[in-house]
Amino acid sequence: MGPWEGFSGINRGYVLELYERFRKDPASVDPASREIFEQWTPPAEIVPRAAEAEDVPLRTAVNAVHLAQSIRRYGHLAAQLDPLGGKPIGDPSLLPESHGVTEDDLRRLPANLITSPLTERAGSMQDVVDAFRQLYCSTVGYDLSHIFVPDERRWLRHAIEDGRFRPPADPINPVKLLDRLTQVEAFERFLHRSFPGKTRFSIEGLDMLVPILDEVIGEAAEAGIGHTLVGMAHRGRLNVMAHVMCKPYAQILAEFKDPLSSRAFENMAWAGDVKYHAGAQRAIKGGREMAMEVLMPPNPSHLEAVDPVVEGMARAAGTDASAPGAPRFDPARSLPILIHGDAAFPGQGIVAETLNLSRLQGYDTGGTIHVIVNNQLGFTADSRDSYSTSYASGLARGFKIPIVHVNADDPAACVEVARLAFAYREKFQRDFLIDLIGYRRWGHNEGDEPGFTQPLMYQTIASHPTVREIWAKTLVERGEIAPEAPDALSKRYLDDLQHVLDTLQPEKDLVEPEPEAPPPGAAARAQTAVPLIRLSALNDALMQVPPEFSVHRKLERLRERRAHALALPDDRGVDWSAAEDLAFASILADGTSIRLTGEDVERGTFSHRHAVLHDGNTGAIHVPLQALPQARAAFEIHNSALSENAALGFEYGYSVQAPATLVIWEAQYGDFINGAQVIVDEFLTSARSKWGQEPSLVLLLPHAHEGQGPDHASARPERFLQLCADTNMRVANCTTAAQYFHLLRRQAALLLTDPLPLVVLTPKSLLRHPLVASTPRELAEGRFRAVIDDGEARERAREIRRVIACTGKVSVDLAGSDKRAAARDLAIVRVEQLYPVPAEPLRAVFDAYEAADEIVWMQEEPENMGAWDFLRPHLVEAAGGRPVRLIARPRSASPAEGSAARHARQQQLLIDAAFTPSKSAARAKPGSKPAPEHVAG
Ligand SMILES: Cc1ncc(C[n+]2csc(CCOP(=O)(O)OP(=O)(O)O)c2C)c(N)n1
Repeated sequence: MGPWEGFSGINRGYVLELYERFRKDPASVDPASREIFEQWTPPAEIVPRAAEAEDVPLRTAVNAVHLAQSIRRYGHLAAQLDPLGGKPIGDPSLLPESHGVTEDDLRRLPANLITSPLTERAGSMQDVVDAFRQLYCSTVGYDLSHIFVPDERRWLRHAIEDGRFRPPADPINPVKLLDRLTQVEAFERFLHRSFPGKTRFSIEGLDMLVPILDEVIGEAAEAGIGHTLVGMAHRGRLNVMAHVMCKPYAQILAEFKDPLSSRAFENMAWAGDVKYHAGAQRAIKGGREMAMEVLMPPNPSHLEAVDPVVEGMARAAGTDASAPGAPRFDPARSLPILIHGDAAFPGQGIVAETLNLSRLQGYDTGGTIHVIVNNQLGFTADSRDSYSTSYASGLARGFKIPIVHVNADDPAACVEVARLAFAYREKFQRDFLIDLIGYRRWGHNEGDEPGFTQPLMYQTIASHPTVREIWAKTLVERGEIAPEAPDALSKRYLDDLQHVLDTLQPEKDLVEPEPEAPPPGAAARAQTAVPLIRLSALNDALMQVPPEFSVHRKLERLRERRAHALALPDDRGVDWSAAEDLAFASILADGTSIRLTGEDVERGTFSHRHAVLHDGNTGAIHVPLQALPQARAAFEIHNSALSENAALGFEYGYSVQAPATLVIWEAQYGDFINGAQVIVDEFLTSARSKWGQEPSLVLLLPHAHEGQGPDHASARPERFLQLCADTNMRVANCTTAAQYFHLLRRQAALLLTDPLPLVVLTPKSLLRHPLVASTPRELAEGRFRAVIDDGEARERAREIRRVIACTGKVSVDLAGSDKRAAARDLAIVRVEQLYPVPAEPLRAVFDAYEAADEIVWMQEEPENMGAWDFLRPHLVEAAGGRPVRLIARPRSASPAEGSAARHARQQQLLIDAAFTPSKSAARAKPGSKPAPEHVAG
């Protein structure tokens, strides 16, 4: 094989260039090349032709190759992508003169200088360049120069150039396409006419989105994919709902009528949401005799927030977690499709976070098909104000995602691009992005006047034909339909819609999800104790490692201790991480799969979990929970990317799609949960009341004031508590290993009967605190207790004058204080579950201390944070007329002090206040900011 045969395209150009240099001056090339060229007879079709035509030197051939390659690479810059006629920016590299060639030269050069299916039909390089221009500078812009993987690059180029997705190779039914576009347009026109000014976020200007989705979803069904998950924002959503998700027109029109259903009175926990946030579901008969489920989950206004949720759902839909070990993810089982706005895609950080998850082992969904519905505007903002990249899709380049821009007024091109997208995803299981460039026929919503801000654009739009009109005209001109057919079709669809409206019974046709009320008392009845004998067997199994596996020396010592943790039923041998490990093991043994993710969860932020062991000699890993002989379901654990918003959104989606799996997300520190506030507010806490979704995701949020500064102190419990209503979640702050064990097991037991998100404030320094460790018997007996009374104080209840109620670490601080023993008139009551508020147990405990004339709520958080504001009315109620006082850090703009010394002093003030009876409790030394004392009730 010579230096020619092994190369193609630009590389052949390089060989020619090198050979030309060699011919002129053999010394000008490197010795290795010289040696090859000395023995090489260049193929007849190249050099001889060029050499025969002495006036076309090899340099010119090289330049011609460069020109053709430039068109492949930069042709998109000259493509006519804007339906409104905006001029492409072009690029000098697309012109022959920039490469020092003329059309005359091109005509004399052979086509096979370039390797392409197109050259088979081309007589010369001029034909190649013409064909490339037609392909790469048309209404489709192939933006692929960032695809580095040779296989992918080659496949894409071939698929584009061999025309396999275009007629005649892959026919498009033109009349069917017109029919679809007519349906899409008629729906919008009808709503415009019937509900003038009502917001619907019309699809008009980007109508081709529906046929694109038809194509992708149709291909997915054919391919036997089980689930397609569609995430989409407001624009065009109603149209997609009606035509892609097949939501009945009657239901949509009933939502426009907005009747007050009787349920609105019956079920006050049902708040509902606006019509363009609703979700939908549909089954399609697919290939391989399987039905494919198409799901469009509901989403909030917060643009792009649904992206990771859809990805998590797709991951869950493609995962089989029914067998022990690691779960098996099969990308052929699910397909995520994300529809983005052209301002939102580059602007919202969650998009980048989500894209960054796409190729990670624990998050891969086998490739997402993205569509930017690009109307060249974001509300009133022009593109130049919305992104710094050349295209709205620029962000995707860094993730090596193929990007194809397509003019939304060219229906055939759009269909072809949709086919390419699906085929690429099928082949490589990677993301693909379609940048569908159109326009917005109306204002941001239908009540807006777009002429205020884009007067010229909207003058063009006013006289711009719709894509249906354009396609209809094409078909009439081609003689494929009669001239009167398009109008007749429109009229038919409009009449159909009118009939639905005329016969509408809004109250009956309005369909709202009916979330089942949880069975009363289910949580209290859950059996969570595990007999000692089973616990010991699980513990023994967890301590096994494969033969020859070398565990780190320090870990080995810890594990040896852990191996004996259950030896004595009444010894406090079970610390927090052992309790967690045993809870997980027993949950797996019960047949419930577990997925645990978060930053550094495998080891644990505080080096406490070590769920993944690393062999010190070979680097091999061992996951004891995946090797557990008793397990009857899969366990997976993944360190997440450094993300909160997308990482949490992903787990939310996973939890919704896999309700039988215990899905847990752990924050590095609870403080960072505010980076995921959108997911917390919009999905986790309100999805049930807005959309009837029933997530049961668990959040582990390390929380405690330990002198590590304002950003390693607080999981912001006040924020969660403020969001608590309608029994929408459980919030716990437990103080013993056994409590945590029972809490996790209770959550697993309730997954299918009483699903609710669970927020757990978890310890940091307390992870290894002896007062937090539990006895094996405490795991083997009993259950989670929402309130823990003070056992010792209870024995002398009549002597108790003050009851301090508190939650979390401060209760351990009090219990461990050297003043505790002397404070014989004090009871310390732990509130372990903050929501649902354990009102009854709290009242019962307070009542038991009849002689106490003072009830105190003590918290380590500043007065304006923590549980105080939320619990106060409940405490007052439970106190039965006795005053309720507060001991807390002073009100503060920041959760905690910035220095360990200031923390220690403030903490001491709190503890001192707790042991100092009555009002004087809070009086601090002059000059210091006192711990406040408040009386409520
Ligand atoms: C996170 C977020 N910020 C702001 C808004 C308000 N908003 C609604 S639509 C919109 C413009 C979106 O533009 P684009 O992404 O191009 O989508 P389009 O509406 O043009 O289809 C804005 C700013 C929002 N919904 N979500």
